[in-house]
Amino acid sequence: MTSIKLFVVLTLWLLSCLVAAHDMPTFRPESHAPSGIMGDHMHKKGEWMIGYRFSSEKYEQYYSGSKKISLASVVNSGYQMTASEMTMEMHMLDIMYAVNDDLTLMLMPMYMTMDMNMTMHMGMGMDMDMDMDMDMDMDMDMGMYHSHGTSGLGDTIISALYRVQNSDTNQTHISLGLSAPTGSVTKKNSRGKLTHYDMQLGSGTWDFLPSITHTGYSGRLSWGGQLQYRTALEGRNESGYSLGDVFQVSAWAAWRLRAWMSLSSRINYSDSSRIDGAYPNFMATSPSDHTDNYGGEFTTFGIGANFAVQNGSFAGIRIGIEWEELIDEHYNGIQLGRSDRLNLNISYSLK
Ligand SMILES: [Cu+2]
Repeated sequence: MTSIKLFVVLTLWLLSCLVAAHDMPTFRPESHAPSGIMGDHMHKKGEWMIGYRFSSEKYEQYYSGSKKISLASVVNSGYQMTASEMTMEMHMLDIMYAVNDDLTLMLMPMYMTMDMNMTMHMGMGMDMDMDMDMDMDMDMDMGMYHSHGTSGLGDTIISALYRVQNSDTNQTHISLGLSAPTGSVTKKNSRGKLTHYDMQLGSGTWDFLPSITHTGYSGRLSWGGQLQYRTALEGRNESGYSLGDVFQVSAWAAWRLRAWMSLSSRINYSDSSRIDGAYPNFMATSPSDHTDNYGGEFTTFGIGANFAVQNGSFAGIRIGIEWEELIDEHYNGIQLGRSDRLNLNISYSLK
């Protein structure tokens, strides 16, 4: 990833021109976690925060388990259609309000955009009925490529963050969240059939999202950890399935380089299950149409920077940016693997 290399070079350059230590700013950039972490901090009584989050993920290489596989071997496994690329973007509002110093409420509505480029493979292993069905309905000039996408409102997360431990330099809070199924799970493709599960905009079920977060700091160094779980509270959504449970753990460290800037690194491990159930009477033509081809175990490494504008007319604004790359992956079944992820956020707090 050239962007990662560029970032490392920039980081080293900034380190090399590091000047004498400043006094500790009261508005510390690293008092928020790296950009990809949500629900990491609390607010003081009566404080509001309004923020915007963006994340972008790209998927471009097929895997079977932990191994990269070619399109030909995906076709040989019985799929007539493969994806060459998928992008997924998420825009999220991040609204927080502190009822008191120990309880902060959070509301996060989101908007999703998913795009996929697909290739249809004619010839061997191709079912004749299928062939005719697709020829009729798809716009295939050379008979091969097409792209499709979905976009719209995603699910809405509401959570309560409750502080359970607090001292001068470290604190722990738990978060109990609910995800409301405001995102559609009935999106269809141009043939009028339900689109791939991963292109639906929401989970379709009420989900429970508990987490526990610990953060601490000493001088210019800060650190944190978060354990998170997501599980569906309903057996099936209106399209006949529910997403598998997700367990995630993140650990990070950040260094305050300047009063207004900190750099971070983070490691994240996640374990997610296959999809339960399936679309009724549905014929899978590509790997992402099969509920067994979802979930897995992944480890990512992220590098990021947080900015906290100290003075001027933008004082009080926080900006976070983070790149995440997979360093270890094990996919359930056959899946188009994720290559990287970009997290961005901007926020402002007011009393
Ligand atoms: Cu906040």
